[in-house]
Amino acid sequence: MITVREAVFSMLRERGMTTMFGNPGSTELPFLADFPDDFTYILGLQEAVAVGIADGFAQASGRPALVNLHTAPGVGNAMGAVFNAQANKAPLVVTAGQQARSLMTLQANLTNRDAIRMPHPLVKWSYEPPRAEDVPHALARATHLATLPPQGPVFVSIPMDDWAVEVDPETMRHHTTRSVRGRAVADPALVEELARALKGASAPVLVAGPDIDASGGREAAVSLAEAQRLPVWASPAPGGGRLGFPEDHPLFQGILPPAIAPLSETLTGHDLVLVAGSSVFPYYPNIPGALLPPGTALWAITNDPDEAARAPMGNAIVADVALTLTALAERAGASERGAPAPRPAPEPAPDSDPMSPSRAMATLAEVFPEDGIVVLESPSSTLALRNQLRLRRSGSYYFGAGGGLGFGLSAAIGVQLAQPGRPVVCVLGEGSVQYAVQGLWTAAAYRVPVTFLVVRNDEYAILKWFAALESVDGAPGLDLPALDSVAVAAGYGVNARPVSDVDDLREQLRGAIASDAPELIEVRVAPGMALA
Ligand SMILES: Cc1ncc(C[n+]2csc(CCOP(=O)(O)OP(=O)(O)O)c2C)c(N)n1
Repeated sequence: MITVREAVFSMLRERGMTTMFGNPGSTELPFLADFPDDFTYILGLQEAVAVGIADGFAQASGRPALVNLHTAPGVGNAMGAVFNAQANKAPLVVTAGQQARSLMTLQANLTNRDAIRMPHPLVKWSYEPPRAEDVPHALARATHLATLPPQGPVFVSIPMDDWAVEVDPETMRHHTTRSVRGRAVADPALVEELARALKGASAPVLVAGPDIDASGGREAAVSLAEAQRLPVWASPAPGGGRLGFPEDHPLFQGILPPAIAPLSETLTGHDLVLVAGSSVFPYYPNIPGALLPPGTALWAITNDPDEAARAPMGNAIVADVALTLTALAERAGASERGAPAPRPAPEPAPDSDPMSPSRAMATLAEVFPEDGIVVLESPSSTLALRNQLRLRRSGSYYFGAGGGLGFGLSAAIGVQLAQPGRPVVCVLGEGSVQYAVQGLWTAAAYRVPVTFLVVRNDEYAILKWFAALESVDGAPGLDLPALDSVAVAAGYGVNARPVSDVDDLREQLRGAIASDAPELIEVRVAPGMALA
């Protein structure tokens, strides 16, 4: 016989899930007992941070990640990060300890009284196994569900006395060694129909979404766009957690605006819009208008049935994005259409004191390494970064698609752990730092060499911009005077310094990116939103 604990660790080992993330309590200690040498436990000092690190790790490694939280309050703390993981389609197996079975009915301290209901509606599946013997099967099932498309977080609650229970090794082997995979190929008749529509269109356009990158479809997207001479727009920034197309490619036009009216205006002149790997569309804020220009048709390719069903217009094919783009490129062949004019090079950002956010992003672009990765959560400089720094390689950009702050700082640590050979630069607003600030300790303690570039403007700049858009005057709570990220970082053990001069910023960034320890640079910028 073997224990539940042994069966679960051997399943995790077999699936390559040997790095786990968590914040422990008494209800989790039996799981962590005699922690095997070939596993790594990454401690987050708050549960949202543990989940955010796991989110970045899962996305950047392409593998599911296990998170272990502390019963009800731990799950409660983690909910914002689980929301983000759902929006990012990150395959997370979130587990939480539970009171011993014999004490659950009388609701002893630490009982999660309705563990299954608690993480809804943010998870694909939520479960508490009826018997201890069912824990390995439940975790195997959870892992399959997290990784089947559309990927996303799942939840399993595990009573603390289950781990030592003995189970039959042969039954466990059956439960835990199955492979369950599913990249659906699109119906060839549908691909043919779309290929005909594309060939027959006079001015088609491609909208490239994050799931092109997640599905490994970048080359297929480039081949299709080049053969069909398609201008390419990135899906709107708020929902674009990854880059579906190289941003320095001559066919690349820029980022679609996220609100209904300007988005549809941007697509004017195109008779066919092909959206790949994005919802239609991650709209925000509410600027009503026509959904599409008159006479324009839309087709979407998505691996997510809900994304397909909830779109307000157009046709959709539900299948793996990379496989479908490859099949479509084969069917559509080459076109003689004229290629669109390339996107202009970024305007040089002029000098000013304090420097503009655009100047800070242009300086980052000057020193950014070819194989670098950006994790971005600096709301008022998002467009400036995407304009100044034109990222080309796949897996080079991660952004919290759900919009919940706290993703950036924590995910950057997970991305760096998953991609130790590539330098990670995490660009954060000083307000955004505070939603996952405890992650700085994890970066220091495990020596995860992320460069944190904190954009300091002493305010919630994006919210002031929204206030003007919404005609809101006199809203309180939009200024952040005296928030000293350098002092905070030092308290967590991260090397940190302020800069206010462009030459200094360039030198500090070079040094930080080359360093094998985490480094934080706080750059002083002018207040306000940067639009390019
Ligand atoms: C969890 C969470 N709470 C609150 C918000 C609302 N929010 C959006 S942007 C923002 C301000 C961010 O400030 P900062 O990081 O300094 O960036 P800036 O706007 O100055 O660029 C806030 C509070 C959010 N998106 N997520």
